[in-house]
Amino acid sequence: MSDSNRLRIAIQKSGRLSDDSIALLKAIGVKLQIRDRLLIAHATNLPIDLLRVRDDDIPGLVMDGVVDLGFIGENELEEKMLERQASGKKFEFKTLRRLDYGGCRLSIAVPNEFDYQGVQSLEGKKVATTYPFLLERFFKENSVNASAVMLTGSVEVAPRAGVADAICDLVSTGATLEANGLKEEEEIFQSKAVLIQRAGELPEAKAQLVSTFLPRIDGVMQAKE
Ligand code: PRT
Ligand code: ZN
Repeated sequence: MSDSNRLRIAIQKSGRLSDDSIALLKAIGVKLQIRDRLLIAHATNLPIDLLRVRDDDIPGLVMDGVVDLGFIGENELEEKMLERQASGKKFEFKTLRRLDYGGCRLSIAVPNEFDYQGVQSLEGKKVATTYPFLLERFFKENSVNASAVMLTGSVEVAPRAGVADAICDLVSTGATLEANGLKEEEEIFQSKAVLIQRAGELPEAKAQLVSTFLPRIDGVMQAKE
C-alpha cells in the first residue's frame, strides 16, 4: 500500500462484520468513501486507509504487520493464532477493544437422532468444521479421540451428506441447526468482534490517532447500552 504514514485498517469486505465495522468507524468520526469493488478505501478527513479483504485474511495481515489495525471476529482470530502457532509463524497482536457486535458461539451439534451422552459420545467420530484448530484443542482438552473434517462451507449439511457424524460451526440464533435437523450440544468458544493492533510500537502520529479513537469507541458502545 502506498503511504506508510497513513494508518492502515483491515476490514471485512463484505460479510457479517462489514456494516457494523464501517458504522463504528463513521461513528468515531472517520469519513469514508467506499467504492464497492475496490480493495482500498481512503478516509477523506484523516490519514487512514482501509484494506477491504476476506475476514480469513485479517489476522495474518495484522500479525505480519502489513496493517496497523484490524476488525475481526474472535473465532477467526483464535483459529488463525492456533494455526500460525502450529506452523511456527509469529502470532502476536494487541487487542484494543472487544466490540458489541458479531456475537456468536462455536458449538458442536449432532443430528437429532444421535443419542448424545456427553463429549465421550464423540469418541471415534468425524466432526465437520471450518475451525479445525479450535475443535482439535477442544478434543485434546476433553481427552476425546475424534477427528476434525475440514469444510470451508455447507458444514451444516455434512451429517446428512454422510461426510461426518457431527458438526462444529458458528451459531447465533440456532435457526440453521434446527433447519438441518441438528441439536447443539457443546459450546466450545464464545466470540465477538474485536479491534486488534499489530505488535510493536506504532509511529507517534499513528499512535496518537489510535489513542483518540479508543475513548470514542467506548462512548459509542456506552451510548448503545
Ligand atoms: O467472505 P468472508 O470470508 O469474508 O466471510 P465469511 O463467510 O467467512 O464470514 P461471515 O461474513 O459469514 O462471518 C464473519 C464473522 O461474523 C464470523 O467469523 C463471526 O465472527 C461472525 N458471526 C456472527 C457469524 C455468525 N454470527 C453466524 N451466525 N458468522 C457466521 N454465522 C453463520 C454460521 O456459520 C451458520 O451458517 O450463520 C449460520 C448460523 O446462524 P443462526 O442464526 O442460524 O444460528
Ligand atoms: Zn471468511
